[in-house]
Amino acid sequence: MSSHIKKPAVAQKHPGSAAPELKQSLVEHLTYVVGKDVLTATDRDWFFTAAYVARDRLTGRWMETMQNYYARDAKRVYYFSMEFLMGRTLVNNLLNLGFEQEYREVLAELGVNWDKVRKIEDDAGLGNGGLGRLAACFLDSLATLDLPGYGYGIRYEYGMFRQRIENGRQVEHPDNWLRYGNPWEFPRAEVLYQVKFHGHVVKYSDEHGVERSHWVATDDVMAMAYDTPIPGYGTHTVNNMRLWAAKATRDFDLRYFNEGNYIKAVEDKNESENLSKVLYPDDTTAMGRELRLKQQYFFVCASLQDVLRRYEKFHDDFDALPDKVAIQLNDTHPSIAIAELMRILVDVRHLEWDKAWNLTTRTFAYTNHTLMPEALESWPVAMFENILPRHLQIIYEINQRFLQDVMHRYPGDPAMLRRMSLIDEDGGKSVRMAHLAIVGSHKVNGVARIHTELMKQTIFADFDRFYPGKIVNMTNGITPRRWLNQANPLLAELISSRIGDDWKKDLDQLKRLIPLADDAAFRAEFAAVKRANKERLARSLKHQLGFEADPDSLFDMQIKRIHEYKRQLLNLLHVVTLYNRIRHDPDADHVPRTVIFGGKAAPGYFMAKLTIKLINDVADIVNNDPHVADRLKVVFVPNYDVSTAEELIPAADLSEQISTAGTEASGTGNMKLAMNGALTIGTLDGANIEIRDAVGEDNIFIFGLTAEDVTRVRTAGYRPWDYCQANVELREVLDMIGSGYFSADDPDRFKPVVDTLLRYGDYFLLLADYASYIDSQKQVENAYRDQGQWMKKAILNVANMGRFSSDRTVMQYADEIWDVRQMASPE
Ligand code: GL9
Repeated sequence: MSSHIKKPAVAQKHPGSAAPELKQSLVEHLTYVVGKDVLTATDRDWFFTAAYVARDRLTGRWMETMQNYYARDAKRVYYFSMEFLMGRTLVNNLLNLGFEQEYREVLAELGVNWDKVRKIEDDAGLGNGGLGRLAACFLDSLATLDLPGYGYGIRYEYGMFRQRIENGRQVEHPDNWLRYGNPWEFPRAEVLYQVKFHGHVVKYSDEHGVERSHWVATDDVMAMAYDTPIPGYGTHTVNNMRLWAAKATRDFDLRYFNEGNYIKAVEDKNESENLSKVLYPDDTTAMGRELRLKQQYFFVCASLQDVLRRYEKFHDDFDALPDKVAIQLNDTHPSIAIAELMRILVDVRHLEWDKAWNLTTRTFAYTNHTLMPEALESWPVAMFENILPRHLQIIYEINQRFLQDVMHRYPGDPAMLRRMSLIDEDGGKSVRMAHLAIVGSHKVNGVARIHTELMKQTIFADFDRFYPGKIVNMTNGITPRRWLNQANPLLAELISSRIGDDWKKDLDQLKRLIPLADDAAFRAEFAAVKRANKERLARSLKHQLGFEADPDSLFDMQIKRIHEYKRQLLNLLHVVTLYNRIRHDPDADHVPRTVIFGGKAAPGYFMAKLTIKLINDVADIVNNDPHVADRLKVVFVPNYDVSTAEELIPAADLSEQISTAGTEASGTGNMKLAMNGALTIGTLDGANIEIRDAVGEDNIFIFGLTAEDVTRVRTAGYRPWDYCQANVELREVLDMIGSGYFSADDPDRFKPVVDTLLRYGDYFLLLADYASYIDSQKQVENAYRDQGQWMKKAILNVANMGRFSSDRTVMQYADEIWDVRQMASPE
């Protein structure tokens, strides 16, 4: 770092944390906490040592932050989420504390390899993808903005499965992330709540003759808290994430122990502790499984008890609940909280229904993350009644009152009642959790402008008319601390060398790079950073996979969950098209490309898994074809997770955001890649539209049908065959895939792939977008040939990414939904 760069504010304020003190602290922790000496310590020992020392430096601030909220009876926001995709914590916490540099230096003096040590840490992979990572970015922003925000979720013993590729196919392995212990969490054996399931409801008259309900004869599980401190960047605020683990109740065993059946008793204990055992690896498709509903109620029930306990320290009635508590429901997953709060207020605290309902709706807000019908959770009434009998009654009551209001507003419209009901009466009856979430919240938000508009026009149109102004937009964002400062230290340094480092807390500062896009010296430095990141990735791919990537080639990345709507297959159609162009005209001047894929498929998703196999089979042929001579290469990077993303994203030239318009609610990988200087090739979908608006049409490659076009084409009757007939290159590509060019060992392997396109209607319109996509890729190539102009575009992407900071998003939630205020803790 050159001398004119400001050090992070925190580091300056702590001249006391000088290196000798740190060294002593590390050696002491190594000795007394880990039980090793410098001679015998392994990399893992050093990781735990470094983590414990960092944690010590957090805990004082953490307690001060909590005391400050308490002393001021602050309004808190509680982010209820089934998923928190945190990734690794060590470097993040050191950077947020302002200690990272110091650690590197001191550990180097102790002869420790920092890069190896930091990579020992297992990712906390407690999420599937975008939705879970968004929750993690929000926690970072809440703390950085000094907002009183708490994360509440589940401490899964097994997070997102680890993906291995065997014979080109995905194989799932358990993610035993807690095996060596988790140095960041504090188990709170005393913070224990009872969670009830099953049983039945008894009605009785209270002393005033009011009919009341009692939920009895339940099977109980205990929820035990584990707390993780969440430090903000460059502030003393350290917030809390509280995750719940299931524990058997202490009296679980009485029945069987008394009968002398020890084994049965212990089996039951296992069964109840299974509740928090494993994360469901399904993104976007709702699985109507009993254990999932139980997980949802389990964490919601414990969290609400905890929230109310905190509230009641200061208040002896519930009148002020919405002034002190805001609860954000991350998708419908925790929306049973609405019925649970009603149950507590009405059944347990004996509030009148109307009063309880008023408090409840003013407390909750709900974020919708997808329009896909198969993602909308709906639970069979019979299952629901078995697991949560009283909640079903409450939902019926909410529904009856709600439908009465609807009827008064729209008399004589039974179809409207049927559409808006919380109960789906078609087929087997089921509970529509999204409808419960909308009716029980004061605000409902989408996650990008187009997504919110489509919500209002399509799936929730009736609700938008009924509750004007309730549905609002909160475009997603990402934390620049992890996704730029931490993941891309070279670029972060370059930026800071020119504009200082205020951008880390105020990402709009990046605008000051705009004039530098025309500065040849800056462009050269920017290009050198990208080059270094590509070399770093190339080394890693060589080391991990034996794959040779040429850092001079265009690094073209599609990294995200494997899903038909995201259209990895369209990308492959382009890859095979390029392959054919090289074969047919080997002497032409082809721009060398390395096409990089990464992503997990839901274990039961046949098409997604077949797509992974196809990527690997295409890679095998293309990479080994001497005619190609390395001008085109394809690689599938296994086990795409937060840490892999941090390694891949800084090295990308091209960001593939090619979902069928109208299907990707927002996307957040699109933001991460653009923030790291990759140009986007994408459809007008999700946040791509807002990225285009921010960076300008000249600095992005937009192709394909718009969401409106998609609706039009589908209603007019889409005929994929016509597109195939009209395009020779497309026909050749489909023939090759369908006839076994890439699978000579099993020529029919990829027939289902071609069949979805040609026989089963190509629902995601790949063939309709093919020509436009190929064309756009040609423009990418031409642009890439002029490296000066390319770097200019890349710099302008970085410079215009300010609005995609999750700080902006979270401030918007704070102002427009939560009404919580920034509250720095005293230093
Ligand atoms: C998602 C949407 O599909 C994304 O477009 C969006 O960016 C994120 C965050 O709002 O939410 N909804 C969803 O269910 N997933 C998303 O990524 N899926 C996963 O998290 C795997």
